Amino acid sequence: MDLRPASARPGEQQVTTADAFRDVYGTSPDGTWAAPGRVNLIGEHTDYNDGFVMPFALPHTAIASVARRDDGLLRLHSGQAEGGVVEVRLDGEPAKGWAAYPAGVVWALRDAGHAVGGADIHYDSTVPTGAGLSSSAALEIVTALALNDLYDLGLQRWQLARLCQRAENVYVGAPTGIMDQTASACCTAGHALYLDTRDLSQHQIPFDLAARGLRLLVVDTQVKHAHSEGEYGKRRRGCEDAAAALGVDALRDVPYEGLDEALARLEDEEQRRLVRHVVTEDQRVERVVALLEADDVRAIGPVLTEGHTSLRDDFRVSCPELDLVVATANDAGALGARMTGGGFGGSAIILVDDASADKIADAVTAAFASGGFREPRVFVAVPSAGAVRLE
Ligand code: GAF
Repeated sequence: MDLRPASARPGEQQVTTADAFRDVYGTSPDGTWAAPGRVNLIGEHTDYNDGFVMPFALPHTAIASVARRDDGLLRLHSGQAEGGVVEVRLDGEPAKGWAAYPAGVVWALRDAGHAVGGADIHYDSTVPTGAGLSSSAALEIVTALALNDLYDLGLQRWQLARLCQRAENVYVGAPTGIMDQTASACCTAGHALYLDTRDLSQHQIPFDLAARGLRLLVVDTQVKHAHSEGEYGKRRRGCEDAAAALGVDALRDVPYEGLDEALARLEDEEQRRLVRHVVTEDQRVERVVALLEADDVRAIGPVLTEGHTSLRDDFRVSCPELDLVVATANDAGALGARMTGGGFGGSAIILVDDASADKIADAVTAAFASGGFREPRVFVAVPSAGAVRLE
C-alpha cells in the first residue's frame, strides 16, 4: 500500500492547468491559483452551532487557471467533469451540478456589491469528490481568491470564506457551516487551524506528526455523501430548535459544566442527543488544543475515538463503513480514530505510530474486503498550505 500523500507522487498534480486552459479557450489565462481540501481533526457539527473546529489543509488541491472578462459571461470547464464548457450568463438562469459552486461564488460576490464582470476558468482537482474532504469548498475558495485578485476586490481571506459559505447555502442550497471554506482559505503548512466559528478568530496550532514518529491516515470509504440531501439539514435544524428551547443563541452557549442541567430541561430525546454531542465536542476541541500545546500528541488519540462514539451514538451521522474503520484501527493498535467531515459516508482519520501504519492500513482494507465493502482508499495526511496564487 502506498501511504505517501497523493500529490507527492510523480506525475500527479503538475501545474499543467494553464496549458489545459489554452486548449479549452484558445487564449492564455491571466493567472493560476490553488486551494486545498481539508481534514477535520476534531470539532464536528459544531460550526453551525457557533462552536470550535480544528481542521488542517490536505496537499490535495483544486487548481484554477482564470482569465477575466467583463461581458457578463462566466465560462467554466473542469478536467474532472464531463460535458465540456458550461456557460453561465450572470443575469440569467442559475447553474446546476458542479458548476453551481463556482457560479455561486460569482453570484455571492456580485450580490455583496463587488463588480465582477465574468471569467473564463479551467479547473483541475485532486481533492476526491464526495469523500468528506471538502472538494466543493476548494472549488469555491480557488474561484473566490482568483476573482479577488483579478478584480482587485481587496477582500480578506475570512471574508472570502464567508462569501463562499453564502454561495453554498443560498445558491447551491446546502446548509453547511463555515469550517471548510475557512480551512481552505486560511490553513498553513504544518499547523491545524483552531477556529472559533462565532467570531472567526483563529490560532495556528503546530501539528507536526512526523517529528513525533506519528502519522495520520485518511481512509476514504468510497461511500459518497451529499450535504444538500436531508440528513445534514435535519441535524442543523434540530440543533437550532434545541438552542431555542434552551433560550440560547446557539448551542455553543451551553457550558460543558451546565450540560446535565440543560439536558434535564429538554423533553425531546433527540434534542438531548444533539445537545450532548455538540457540547461535549466543543469540549473535546479544547482538550485537543491543550494536549497539542503541551506537546502530548499521542494523548489526543482517545479523544478522537470519543468524538467518533459521540457522532455515532448521539449525533447519528456515521455509517457501517466508518464504524468499521474506527473499530478495526483501534483493535489493530491505533492511538485513536474517528469519522471526519459531515458523515453519512466519506472519510475517517486514524492516528498511528509510524511503525504500525502499514499494519493498520492493511487491517482496515482486509476488514472492508471481508465485510463485502468497496476497497477503501488510504493515504497519509500531511498538514499543508492554504489557498495560494501559483503563477
Ligand atoms: C460539512 C460541512 F460543510 C461543514 O460546515 C461542517 O458542518 C461539517 O460537515 C461537519 O463538521 O463538512
